[in-house]
Amino acid sequence: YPKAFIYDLDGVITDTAEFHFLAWQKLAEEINISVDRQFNEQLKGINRMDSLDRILERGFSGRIFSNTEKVALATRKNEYYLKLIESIDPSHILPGIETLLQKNKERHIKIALGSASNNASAILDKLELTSYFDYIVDASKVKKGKPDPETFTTAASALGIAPDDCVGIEDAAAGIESINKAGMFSVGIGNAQHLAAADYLVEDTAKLLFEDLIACYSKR
Ligand code: G16
Ligand code: MG
Repeated sequence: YPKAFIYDLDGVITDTAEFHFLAWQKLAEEINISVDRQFNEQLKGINRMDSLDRILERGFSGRIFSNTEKVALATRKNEYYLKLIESIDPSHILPGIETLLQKNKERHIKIALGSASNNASAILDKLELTSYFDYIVDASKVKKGKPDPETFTTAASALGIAPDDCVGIEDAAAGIESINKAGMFSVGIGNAQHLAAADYLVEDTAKLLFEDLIACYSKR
């Protein structure tokens, strides 16, 4: 068995990925930039400031924005996002995830969060999942966001577990790249078009079964 599972939050444990999309789309519309679902794939797993940079580059390629302007825009997006997540409760846990967390516990596999979000701990609390987690990596714990491996390596070293004994679960291309660079077994949730680099891929969390995942991990 692996010794630790490191879970991404948005798009794996709960579908806040959709709320991030809606909040960015609203902000972008206000400054006349179009953000569609296709472009949004490039924002998944990317931290707040890096996401804003990608959006501004799309709309105003080459134009320089002051840090004050950027912070104001990012803060506005976060306000929209916070409104959207107000009503999150345990019914928003994606299918199969709590079962997977329980199987981890039964087999004494450590559990960590590897999220790029500043709002990660608040969301885990709303979902009533905090007590499952042995360690939480959020935006405050890392210097370099995904696709850099730091999010996942920080979790593994805090748990005292070698990367080779870790499984990382992600819905974003940047996140799979981050897990692979960390030297861990990568599990992708989503479609092969975006997540071709994953060691193990399922369409959605309902198809993420502990036994199947372990069978594939053992053959790696
Ligand atoms: C998430 C989302 C990203 C978001 C980032 C920062 O990461 O996937 O779209 O930009 O967090 O979130 P916040 O603005 O709340 O700090 P993850 O790693 O949980 O998928
Ligand atoms: Mg994600």
